[in-house]
Amino acid sequence: MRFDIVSLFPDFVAQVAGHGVVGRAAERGLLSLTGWNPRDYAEGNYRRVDDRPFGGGPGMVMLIDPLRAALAAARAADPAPARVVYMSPQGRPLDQAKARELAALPRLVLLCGRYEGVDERLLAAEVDEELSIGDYVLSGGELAAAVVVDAVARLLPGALNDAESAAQDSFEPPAEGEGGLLLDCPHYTRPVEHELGAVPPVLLSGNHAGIARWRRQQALLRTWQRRRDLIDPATLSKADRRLLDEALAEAGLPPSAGAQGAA
Ligand code: 9WO
Repeated sequence: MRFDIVSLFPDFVAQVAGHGVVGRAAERGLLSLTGWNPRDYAEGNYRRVDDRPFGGGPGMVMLIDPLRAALAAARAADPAPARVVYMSPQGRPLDQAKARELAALPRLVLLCGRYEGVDERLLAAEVDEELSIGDYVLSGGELAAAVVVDAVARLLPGALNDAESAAQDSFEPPAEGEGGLLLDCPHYTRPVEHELGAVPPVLLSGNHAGIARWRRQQALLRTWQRRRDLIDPATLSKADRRLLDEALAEAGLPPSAGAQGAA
């Protein structure tokens, strides 16, 4: 998969996204990441990329033409059709289903704004979708773009090694079509006995079915307690419903039935 980053700081995205799983995937040739700096496409001695906002107010707005030229250069670098995504808090929230959708594309162009943002006409003409990574304001779209690259790259076939893939398999979407995910179960390593507590005995039992059941149950319980918005009890499998309700009963909590998305 080909990633192109249009940004005043394209190296920043490549640095952040170039470590660990993503860096290894790039070394394996599963993805490439190319930066395009609108400053390199700006005209004049000053190479301006921004100007004052019409209507007044603080800050600067990114000019249409340098961005458009950088985007055109990125598009022209490869004949495959490019999805162009603008990173902004006004975008649709990124989730695992969107990451999967993007991972199926041949290429992705991530447009990163700075200052107060980008001239709306450039966005209307060139951008296919706006994506947000959460309800907060950053100093620019670059960190958000690095998040998208990371979330998408690890879904590319061959990006994860066997151990990493196996870990992911146990957190398949909770139900058909929901596209959601369960929160992770707790993890423990040595020592078995520590001043801060003991490791849950089931993890030391060697009973692999029992361990898988406990982990699934913990994942369901944590998701129910911390992120109820990720679980619809009606769409859980019977087995998951039973696991969850058993855990809730053990914790002295009411069963999942009846609760309809309450906090
Ligand atoms: C800055 C600012 C300063 C004073 C008054 C209003 C202001 N708004 C902004 C602003 O929204 N700047 C953005 C910075 C312009 C577009 C790129 N920037 C950005 C992207 N910040 N946060 C994101 C982002 C992207 C994706 N998901 C979450 C946040």
